[in-house]
Amino acid sequence: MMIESFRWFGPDDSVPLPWIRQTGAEGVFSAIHRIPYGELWPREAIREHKALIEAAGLRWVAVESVPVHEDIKTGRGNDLARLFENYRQTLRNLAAEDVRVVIYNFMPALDWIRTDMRHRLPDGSECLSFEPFRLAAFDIHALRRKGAEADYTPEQIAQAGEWWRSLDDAKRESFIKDVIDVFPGCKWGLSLDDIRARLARHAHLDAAALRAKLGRFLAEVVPTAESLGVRLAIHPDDPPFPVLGLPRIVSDAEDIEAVLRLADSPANGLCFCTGSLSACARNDLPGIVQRFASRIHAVHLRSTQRLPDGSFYEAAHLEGSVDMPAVVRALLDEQARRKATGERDWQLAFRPDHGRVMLDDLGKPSGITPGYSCIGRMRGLAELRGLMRGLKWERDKRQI
Ligand code: DNO
Repeated sequence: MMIESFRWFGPDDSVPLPWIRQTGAEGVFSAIHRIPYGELWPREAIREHKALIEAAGLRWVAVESVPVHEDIKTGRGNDLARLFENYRQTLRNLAAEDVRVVIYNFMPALDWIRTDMRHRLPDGSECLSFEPFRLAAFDIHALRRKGAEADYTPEQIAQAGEWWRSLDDAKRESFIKDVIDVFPGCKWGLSLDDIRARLARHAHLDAAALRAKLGRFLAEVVPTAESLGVRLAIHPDDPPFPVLGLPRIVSDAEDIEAVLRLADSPANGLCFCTGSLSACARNDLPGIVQRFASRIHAVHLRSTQRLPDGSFYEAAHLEGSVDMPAVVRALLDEQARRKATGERDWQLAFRPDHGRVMLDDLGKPSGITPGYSCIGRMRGLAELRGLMRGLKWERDKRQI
């Protein structure tokens, strides 16, 4: 079995550790969100965070995330040497506390993006969704990005205009907040001008240039990670296609191949996120597991339902566009290989990434980050657990 885990945003999370324990999870993916991006994580703070997790009978199985500062992504600023050293020292401090899987992403300017945080499904539950026409409305009418129209079809532009005009000021305001304020574990209260400034800082970068910045980052931190036995795991772009004119470099198998080649070390690995990768139709998820198996260091399991117009919504964990049994089987195969070759940390940790808002969670404030309702994620975990048990049972039987 893989290590069943849940995300925990820290002491302010509306889903406290004792509840996580009751879901049956053994581990948490967690970060110290109060430390600003780019600053050092002191060993004492790490020790305290870990102690809270362990006092609840859980294990800190992955750091999600040690964020990469924007200046590293743009390659600008006078402080790069300090930022790289802070990252290395944070890895040393984590390793000293025996926390050795570190997730990060290299999405420029923003983290993940959705255009509706309360997409209502026929059964009455709610999930997150992404619709290109809504992004067009944000891009063209709210952000008023120069040249934005070129990124959308005439139909999307027309639909965006019509929809935008139908919203009153309060609705526009809350839609804008939903799109831009998605940084996990913190509410930055960013304004449209902040986003414009962030985009401007990236204006000189295309995908090749961004990949070069990632190469520089990896060259700075991977040797340290490798010497500590720390495994870095890059999170794919979410969604896995360009948005707001920003380049994307971790969206499909070719991208992943290029990232892993930037530093040929086991420390340079992947957070395999089926939710992010599945929003791109050309991604063969079980194939990606097989191709990059030994470099997968952390796993997010969820599904999306892609629709013909380029939209997608977050489907239940075993439904939608992801062939979850095939994905899980491929991951279990990789675990079995690791175990057989005597690897110490052969077990992969996964978390049910996002969940629906359902039952008693409906109508509650969405907490720190939308997508992280308790009951919906617990449903996902339970379904995935059943799938894994079934596959394991079948596998054990075959070996008899
Ligand atoms: C969204 C999450 C992401 C992820 C970061 C990793 O729900 O999967 O915010 O944690 O991108 O750095």
